[in-house]
Amino acid sequence: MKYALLFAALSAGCAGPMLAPLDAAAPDAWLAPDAGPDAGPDGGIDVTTDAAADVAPDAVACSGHGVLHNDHCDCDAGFRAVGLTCVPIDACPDDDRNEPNDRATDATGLVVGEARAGRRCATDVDMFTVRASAGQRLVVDLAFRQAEGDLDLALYEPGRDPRVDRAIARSESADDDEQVAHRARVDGAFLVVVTGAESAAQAAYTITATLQP
Ligand SMILES: [Ca+2]
Ligand SMILES: [Ca+2]
Repeated sequence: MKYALLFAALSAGCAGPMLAPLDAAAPDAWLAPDAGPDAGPDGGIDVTTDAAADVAPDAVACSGHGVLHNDHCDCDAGFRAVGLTCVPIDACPDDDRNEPNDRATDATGLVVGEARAGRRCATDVDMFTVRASAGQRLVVDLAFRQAEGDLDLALYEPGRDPRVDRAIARSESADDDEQVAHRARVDGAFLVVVTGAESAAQAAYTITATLQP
């Protein structure tokens, strides 16, 4: 009876002051310890995952064959950019029909009205000449498939140097084929230059020059 009363007294006396702080502290008391120990490992995993997610694209970007610059890759020689990767450029044998024709002095002569087959390889430039007389309208058509490679076309007046002079006509579309047209103001051999929209572009093509009165 004595102990029962003492227990009752202690329970009654301690319940208020002891439970109140526990109840009040319960949310923090229970969450804090759990959050603490768990937060470490979980937080570490999350941080590691987030960090990996941030690092992974950089680590695999450009496939180890180029340098990532914000939203594009500058790929090493022999590779071309596809999104944020660098893939090997397809083999492209020299075009024996027209090469070498990388310089104006080595340009391949075109016969007016005759289609000539060619192939532009990565980093290549293909130059052709076609003679026209003042007053004639010179038209050059470059036929190719954009899906194979994005080629562009430029035309220079006789005696011009494509390294320093401006073209008198350019065709730089983003779909199949290109065409330039110009009414000649002088007689002579006009220079036609086939390039890629980007250095890695390569594609087979047919080039045809025609003259109109
Ligand atoms: Ca060439
Ligand atoms: Ca083009």
